[in-house]
Amino acid sequence: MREEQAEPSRIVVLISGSGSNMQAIAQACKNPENDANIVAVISNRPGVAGLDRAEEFGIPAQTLDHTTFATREEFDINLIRAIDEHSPDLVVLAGFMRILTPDFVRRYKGRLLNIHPSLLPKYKGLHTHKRALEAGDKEHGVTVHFVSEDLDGGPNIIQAVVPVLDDDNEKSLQSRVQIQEHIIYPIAVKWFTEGRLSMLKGDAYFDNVALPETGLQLTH
Ligand code: NHR
Ligand code: GAR
Repeated sequence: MREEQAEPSRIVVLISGSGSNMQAIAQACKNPENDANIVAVISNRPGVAGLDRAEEFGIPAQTLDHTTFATREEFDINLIRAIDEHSPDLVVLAGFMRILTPDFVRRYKGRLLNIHPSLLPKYKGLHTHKRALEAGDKEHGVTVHFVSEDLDGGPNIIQAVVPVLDDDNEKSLQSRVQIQEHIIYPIAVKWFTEGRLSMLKGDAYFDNVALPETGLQLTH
């Protein structure tokens, strides 16, 4: 049980860009009711804004540039090495844009989370807002899920539904979805660090009850 652990949970966050989700989680960790800390932020892209944001929070930030490695496998081996130096309880993908190898996913299985800007299982992969608009969807949203070896296919934890407005474009829709991202990701991280969330045989459990396919769904 988490309560018996003396030390706060250790979180490593992987980013590729602006790091606003990382910031939302870092902000939540400052709340005394959260017994967790982001102990490192790692970006696969040099010079991104998320690295500066991390430093503003006093969080050590480092870059592991994937373009300096010959293969995906080699990058992932070095990424594992960098992550494990921080002995994390939880690894969080927050706008991390590199597909991870099965070996990487297996290493952190059950303690690896991702946020994906769609109502998974709809729109796995990239350009989700554009695809939802082009399909004429009335609802779009965002999902926090456990990462499995199946890309964007691990079990859902929480999903927030966002209405698509008649005059929405990719940018306006994305910014309304992001507001929900910054709400649901800290919740999922808190559940995990409290020991209330687990993955078992491809299903997500909250307080030992299997979550529905959608995950816990927040609607507007
Ligand atoms: N890795 C595994 N194994 N499983 C998942 O579910 C993962 C993952 C790595 C990242 C995030 C995911 C998303 O939420 C994520 C989930 C990037 C791509 C992609 O195609 C796809 C899904 C996600 C992130 N990346 C290109 C690649 O070749 C590069 C694109 C770029 O650099 O802009 O890796 O959407
Ligand atoms: C977020 O909107 C997240 O949903 C999306 O990237 C953004 C990162 O923003 N993730 C993906 O598209 C994953 N393929 P952030 O760096 O400000 O957190």
